[in-house]
Amino acid sequence: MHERFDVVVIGAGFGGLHMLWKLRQMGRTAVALEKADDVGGTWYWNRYPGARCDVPSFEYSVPWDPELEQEWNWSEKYSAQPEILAYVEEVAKRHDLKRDIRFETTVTAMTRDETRGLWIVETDTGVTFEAPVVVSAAGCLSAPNLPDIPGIEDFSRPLHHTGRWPHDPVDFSGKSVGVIGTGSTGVQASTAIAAEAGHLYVFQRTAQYSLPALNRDISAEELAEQKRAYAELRQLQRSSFGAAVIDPPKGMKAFEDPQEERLAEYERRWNIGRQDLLAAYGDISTDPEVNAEVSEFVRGKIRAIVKDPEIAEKLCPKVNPLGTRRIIMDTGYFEIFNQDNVSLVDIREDPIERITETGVKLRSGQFIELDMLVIATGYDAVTGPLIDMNITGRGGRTLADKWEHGPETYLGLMMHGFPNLFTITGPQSPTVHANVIMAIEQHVEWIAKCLAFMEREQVAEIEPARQSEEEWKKQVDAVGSVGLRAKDTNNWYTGGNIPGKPRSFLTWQGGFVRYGEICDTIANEGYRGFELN
Ligand code: N01
Repeated sequence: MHERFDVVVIGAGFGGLHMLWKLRQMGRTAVALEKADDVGGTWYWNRYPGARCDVPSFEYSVPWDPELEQEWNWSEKYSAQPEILAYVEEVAKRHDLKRDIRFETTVTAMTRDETRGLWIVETDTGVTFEAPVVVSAAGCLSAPNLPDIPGIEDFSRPLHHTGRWPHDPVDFSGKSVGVIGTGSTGVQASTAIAAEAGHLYVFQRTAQYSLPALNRDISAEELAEQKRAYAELRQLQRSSFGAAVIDPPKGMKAFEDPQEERLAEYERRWNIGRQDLLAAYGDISTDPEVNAEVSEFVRGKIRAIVKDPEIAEKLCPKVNPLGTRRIIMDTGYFEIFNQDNVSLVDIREDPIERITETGVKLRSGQFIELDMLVIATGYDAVTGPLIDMNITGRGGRTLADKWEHGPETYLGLMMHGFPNLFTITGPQSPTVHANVIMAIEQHVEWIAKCLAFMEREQVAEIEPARQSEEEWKKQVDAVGSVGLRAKDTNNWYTGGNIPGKPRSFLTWQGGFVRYGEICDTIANEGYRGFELN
């Protein structure tokens, strides 16, 4: 069975919903294909205990529905997953978006029919969708990474990846639970599970920097004040480096201030409960000595929280400088290691040899019996969800082949050889280096403007010139190479978290505003660097 639309959108998370809404405003026929049985994307799948946004609620809400801003009452400074999912549901409901979404529909292949100028999108339901234009809003952290630990398939008791968490409640009470992974997800999950489990074993390969979220309820006065100030907030977000509200640096060079003042500034920012510490001075992410001082400040905090000095030392991050990986925001993570029912297992010192039917065996011979294993090992980020769709462009070339050595895109929005295929928060665009909701808005608006231009100028196909991709990669590499982050490549920003994945800068790190300006300039110059047919 074939169905034909002006545009096929892939995904029904924040990105897919925004694109669908925008296309309706433009009078285009569109359908969104969604793997899950409901809307929400990340917030649909990540139902693990403790899942919570690390961006303040007011900033993490859709800017394209000012009425909803006034009607929706966020309850906490940082919203938990159920509240965000309810919010996404409300967005879909009030705009009647679900009628154009096909749920439980996974894209199995997508091929450009060059003769007819169409994308042929095959799905696991047997229905094939055809459209001249496809917009992928498949997300950048949606392809779970199952670690290749020997024996993992032998574990005969419940095993859950945090990104594919069951819908039925998971009971931890009295159970021996292992959590593998200590990134943003593992930290959130472990903190919540520690409150319930008989015993929790946290398997840590790399200690991470985590700042206190200082989450709290939002008062009625604060809610009213925020509703009044939403327009200013959006303006601030749209004009800031990461589309986020952060105190500006106290100075551009930390060591121009006396030590006492610097430490007081770190302390003040630690107590804000946002990511402000990273921006205390303009050179924290570029000057190793300054960074070392702030990193040590965080280690001092960990040592002060964790009572057992040996465990505290293991929890102190030393492998990478502060800020080279996504900073974690926690709600009492380090405190759980003061509980009798929590053990830290340092698998850098004593690696996992294999997983057995009933637990984890370490290289030292120690065996830890587990009733349940929680896998918090992250994602095949940014490129994974796109490659998984088996996309074939012009001349029969697959995207997997094109990206054999890393992503090649123009602006992180389109690829040469794949006409009329747009990617929302795609590789080499800001993705999580900006508030994702704002990054989505910028992409949706750019794509909408491009589609309107194509209609006006009777352009049937748009794709970047090959040379434009090469030039964009140089720019992505140039901004990515500035500072300390470039020296830490063992994480998902570069593909270093997936064995065998080619390493390259998967994201644009030059700032949200600058990125938007580049995209707009190129559009305003008649889509410079694109081939129009
Ligand atoms: O994944 P990660 P995540 N054996 O890749 C470990 C966003 N997010 O799901 O550091 C043992 O960061 C790995 O160890 P190491 C946010 O952008 C946002 O936690 O590689 N361990 C690491 O500890 C974040 O950056 C929110 O040595 C293995 C962990 O698994 C992104 O999602 C909440 C291993 C993976 O950490 C991903 O975070 C949650 C192995 N074979 C997530 N392989 C918000 O609040 C990996 N690890 C919005």
